[in-house]
Amino acid sequence: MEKWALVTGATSGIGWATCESLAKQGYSILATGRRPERLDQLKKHLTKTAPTVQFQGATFDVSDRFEVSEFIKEQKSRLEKVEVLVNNAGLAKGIEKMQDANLDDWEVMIDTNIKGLLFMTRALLPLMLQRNSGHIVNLGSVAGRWTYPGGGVYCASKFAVRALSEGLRMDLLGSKIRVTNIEPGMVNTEFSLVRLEDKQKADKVYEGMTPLEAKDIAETIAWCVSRPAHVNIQELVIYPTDQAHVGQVARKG
Ligand code: NDP
Ligand code: 8X3
Repeated sequence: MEKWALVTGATSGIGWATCESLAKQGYSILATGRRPERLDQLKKHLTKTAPTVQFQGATFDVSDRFEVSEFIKEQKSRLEKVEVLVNNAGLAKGIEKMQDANLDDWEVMIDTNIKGLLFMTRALLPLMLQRNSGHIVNLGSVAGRWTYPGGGVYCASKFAVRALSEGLRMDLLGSKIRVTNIEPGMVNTEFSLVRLEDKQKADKVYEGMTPLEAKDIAETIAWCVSRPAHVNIQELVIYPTDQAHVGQVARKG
């Protein structure tokens, strides 16, 4: 039977690279995001680099319950074959202290990072349970273990991802469904540009240090997924060598 992986937030960064890594392992790819032109580019790219696997893109907002349920209806037959769900779509907005922060930023982080992940997971679980197989990989963060100034709400959303991953493992105990929480430190993607909305400021985040690349995380996800069925990697914290802790980075110059 064909095996499919569903990767949310596949239009950029870790999601895009995860599609590449899982396609290399022979997974057909169901990739989602809000930018259709990027999904078209990903399709072209995978057609060249992994010609034997199938590709389907779907454009919707994971934080919109109704868009998620339309997607689930439209893709029902494919979703029945989804072995791996990578809940990757997510973002940070702003670095203001809580007393100065923008409520819209808070809503978008909570809606995407927590509710989006929940909507997708809830939709896929009955299908995985029916087959008694599947693997849910959540993108947490080191921000889901340690808090930093100006990051309170983003950190809270990733603390939630950690709690939800743990709770899900407990609720699924006795089934063959695995749940992994991947917790990266600094990864050079569009993340800082989305957060700071300024290219110069975003570039400065990684100045004088070597951050992780999306591929580093994607390969780790592919490794977790390829462990034997009786092995569940529950959590992994991955920092770049130049970062010891959330606020502690070695920079040259
Ligand atoms: P990118 O900004 O490069 O990618 C984020 C992806 O999420 C994009 O594909 C974007 O697609 C998608 N996305 C955002 N909001 C929505 C939404 N409402 N509906 C659907 N898709 C959405 O960042 P990363 O690759 O770095 O981030 C991926 C995940 O990794 C996130 O959950 C992030 O919190 C986490 N992470 C990132 C770290 C880093 O340092 N970069 C470190 C630790 C964790 P589109 O805009 O097309 O919708
Ligand atoms: C992204 C890592 O440290 O910028 O989740 O919050 S950090």
